[in-house]
Formats: sequence, structure tokens, C-alpha cells
Amino acid sequence: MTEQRDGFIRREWWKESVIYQIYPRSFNDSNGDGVGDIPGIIEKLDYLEELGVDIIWLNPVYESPNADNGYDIADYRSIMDEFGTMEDWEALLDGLHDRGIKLIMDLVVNHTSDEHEWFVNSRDVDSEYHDYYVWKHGRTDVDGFTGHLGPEDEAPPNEWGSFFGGPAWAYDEEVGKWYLHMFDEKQPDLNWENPEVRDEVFEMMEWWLNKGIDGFRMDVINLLSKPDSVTKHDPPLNDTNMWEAFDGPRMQEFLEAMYDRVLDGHDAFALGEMIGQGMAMDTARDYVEAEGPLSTLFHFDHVLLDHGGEIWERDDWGLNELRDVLNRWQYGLAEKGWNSIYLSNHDQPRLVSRFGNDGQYREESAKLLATLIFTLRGTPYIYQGAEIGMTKYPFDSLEEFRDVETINPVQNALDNGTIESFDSVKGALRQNSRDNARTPMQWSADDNAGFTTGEPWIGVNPNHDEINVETARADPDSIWHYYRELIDLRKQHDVMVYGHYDVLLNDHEEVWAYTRTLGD
Ligand code: TEU
Ligand code: CA
Repeated sequence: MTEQRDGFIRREWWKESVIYQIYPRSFNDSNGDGVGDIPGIIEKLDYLEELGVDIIWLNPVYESPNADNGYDIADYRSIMDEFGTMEDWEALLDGLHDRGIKLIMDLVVNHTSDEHEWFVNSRDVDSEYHDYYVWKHGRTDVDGFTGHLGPEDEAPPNEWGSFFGGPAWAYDEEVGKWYLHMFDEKQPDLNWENPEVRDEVFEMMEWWLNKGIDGFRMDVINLLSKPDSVTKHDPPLNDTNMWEAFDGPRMQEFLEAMYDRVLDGHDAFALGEMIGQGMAMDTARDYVEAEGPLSTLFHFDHVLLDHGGEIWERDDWGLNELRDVLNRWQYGLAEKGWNSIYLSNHDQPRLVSRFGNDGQYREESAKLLATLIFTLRGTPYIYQGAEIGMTKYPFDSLEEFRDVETINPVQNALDNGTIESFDSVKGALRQNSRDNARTPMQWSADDNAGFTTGEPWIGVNPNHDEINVETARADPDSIWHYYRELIDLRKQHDVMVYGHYDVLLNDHEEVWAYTRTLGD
């Protein structure tokens, strides 16, 4: 990494940047088919420049059957038809670079789509591709086990559940074995133990970097290395649960190889999404120390506070819990490593509806939360729409949802009677569902908030007549201008980027006070 030392400050361009996240499906539709697209983003390049952001993180735009909105990739080297062409993508990159804005792409390499040709070929046990995925035999020594959609006398290889509900293994009749999918059935996990898989991924990363991108946001990256119970046994030993599937024994080795082979040579920004809760700080520091392998990470500690175990369950939280988890990271990565500061993204409900008040004090609390994002120590993230204080959506039926993570578990629970009715969980889903973040960007008070001239793929929030970019930009006191000023302020003052964080009043229930100080 080309790091510049300036006294105690270890300068890096990505520490000094503000990142803006674009979820293309919901950003801007250029051709009236109801789906946001790359030409639609190009139409808004001036908007991004005027806001003043430095890096765009683009959610997946690769060819995909969209079982999980692009996180199920069928071809890593092509653009999804709905989003445009490779020429469109190149024009986007040029347009950003012309304005001094960098671009990072989503790297989804824990799994592919089941429609990726590697997976299709892997069904042939004699093919070299068979070993690209985690195919295992089921267990026959389990007494009385009949479930999990395999053969009558076979239990799945272990008892892991998928993050999207149901078992983490799917039986394939043609193969006579089960494949692992930590997410949807249409997202089979790649077998990172296989050196060919690692080579394929590293080559693909190199290919994108050579096209001129500035780095990657790496999806569920700490899931790549699976526990020995799975990698070294067939059938696996059934002695781990899915919550122990993170930070596996070869994680460091895999990421260091990625750094040496690919990232280092390009001075690429590498942001790793780390799933799980309460990661040990030593583990975290190993991932993001100054010499690599990653630049920074996303943890989930603060966004799990209000989640119950199931998508329709809620938990209480208070300022003390929020401050405690974020303090742990502020101090934990103070000397070594670097934080990413986010309060929302495409998987997390709207920040003002969640950590603030989206009614009477919407403006005030949106500004307060922006202040928090920009004054903690770390690189700040703005998820599209946060800059105008967009809110959660008033979902009224299961049919209005689009997300597998909501639909599958809720439908299963309705079918088996775990929940009584949609209405009994409506309140929690309006709070928890990822679809709250995925409703279209509200550009104006026009029909469909100016997002599309057609039928939007997901509902547009009816509050767009009040909450929209046009209105916000016309009002000098708006949330939008507040974000813009914070971005400026961060550019002007090193202390906002590099200053030490020190908490005051560490147990006050209503006040979170801290200082940032530049100096040794
Ligand atoms: O998300 C990782 C992840 O763990 C999510 O399932 C998250 O915990 C959940 O959405 C919170 O409600 C990444 C992507 O950001 C997400 O969009 C993908 O669905 C997922 O990986 C699988 O690729
Ligand atoms: Ca479109």
C-alpha cells in the first residue's frame, strides 16, 4: 500500500474519502421499464459531484437471475441486461473519473448463482468443476430423520441453517449429493479450499482492476474459509453450528494471497463485509492492519442491536448499548486498522426510522445521525436517500415485499403456523425488512418520485411528495445541504479524519459526548 506518513498520521486516500452507495435497481430508471439502470446513474453524475462524494460503491450489476438482486452472479465478467451493457458501464466509470470520483465494485465470491456455468458443470462428478463447490454426502446414521427435502433415509450433511431460512444444504437428485448454500438455494457456496477457485477469482479481480476500478466491497468475505468439520470430512462432522462458520482457519491465508496476488499491485481499496456478531478485536486487526490484507471492514454489532432472532422479531436497545458497541470498535481499531462508519445500507432499514424519529423530528434526527457518521473516526458511508432523510415504507401485505430474506421465512412461518397472520408481524417487518431500504430514490414530487416513467419494481414511498431531492435542494436548511456541508468540513480539517476519539460521559442515557483530537 502506498501509505504516506505525516507525523503520527498514516494517510490513505480512502481514509479521507466519503463513500456513497448506489443500489442500481432503485436509483434511477432511464428507459421506463421500472428498474433502475446504469444509464440512469449516468444521468445523475452531476448530482453526485454536487453532493461532493469521493467514492461510489456500486451494488452488483453482473449478469444474474436475481434470486437475491444480483448477489447471485451467473457471469462475473458481464453486465445484467436490465442494467445496460458493458459500454454503459465503461461510460459510467469514465464519467465518475472525469469528476474525480472513484468507483468500487461489489465482489461476491463466497457463492455464485446456481446458473453460473461453473455450478452447472459441477453437477458432473467427473468434471474438474465438481470440486468448485461444496458437494457432500448426506448422513444416514441419523435416527428417524425424514425432513429437509432429501431422500427418505438421509439427513443433510450437517444441521446448518441458511441465513435466508431453511437448511443450508440442498439435495440434487442428478448428483446424489447435497451442496452447501449459506444463503438462498440459488446461491451455492464456492469451495475456497480448491486452488483453482482461488485462481479464477483472483484473475477475475485483476480483470476488473485492469478496467480501471479503484477497489472492491467484498461480500460476506469472512465466510470464505469453512470450518474443518466441513472441509476435511465427508459427510461433515456435525459438531459446529452456522454461527461458528465465520473467520474459518484459512481466512488470513486466503486474504493475504488475494492481497499479494491482486490488491497490492493496484493500490486498491478493499472493504470487507464481516458477518457475525462481536468479532474478537485481534481477529479484526489481523484483517485490516496497515500492511493489509484489507483496508477496512463492515461489522454488524450496532445493526444487530434491535433485531430479534427472526426477521419478524424485535429487540430493545438504548444509547448505552449503541455507544458500547461503537466504542469497542473506535478504541479497538485506534492504533491498528481503520473503521467504516455506516448506519444504513441496502440490507439495513432507513437510519432515520431506526435510530431516529421519522415523524415530528425527522429533519433534526437525520441531521444528528449524519453528524454521528461524520464525526466518529473512520470512513463515512452514505446510502442513497439518507441525504434527504428517506424513511421506511408502509408495507401492508406480504405481496408488496420483494426480498427473499423477508418472503421465504415469513411464508414458511405462516405455512407451519409459527406466526398467525401477516398482520401480527407487519409492524416488525416494516421496521426490519431490507425492502425498506430498497424503495426507489425520491428525486421529485412527480409520479413515482421521478424514479421511473413506468411501473416501479417495488413500491415508491407515498411520502415522496414531501421528501425528495428537488425540495431538499431548494431549502438551504435541509438535510441534503447539511450532508453537503459535513462533506466539505471533513475535506477541510484533518482532525475530522485522523483525530483521536475520546469518549466523555460514558454512561449517560441521553448524551453521547466525545472529542476528536489531532496529535500524538
Ligand atoms: O449480506 C450479508 C448478510 O449477512 C445479510 O444477510 C445481512 O445479515 C442481512 O441482510 C441483514 O438483514 C450480503 C449482502 O449485502 C446481501 O445483500 C446479500 O443478500 C448477502 O450478502 C448474500 O450475498
Ligand atoms: Ca431501466
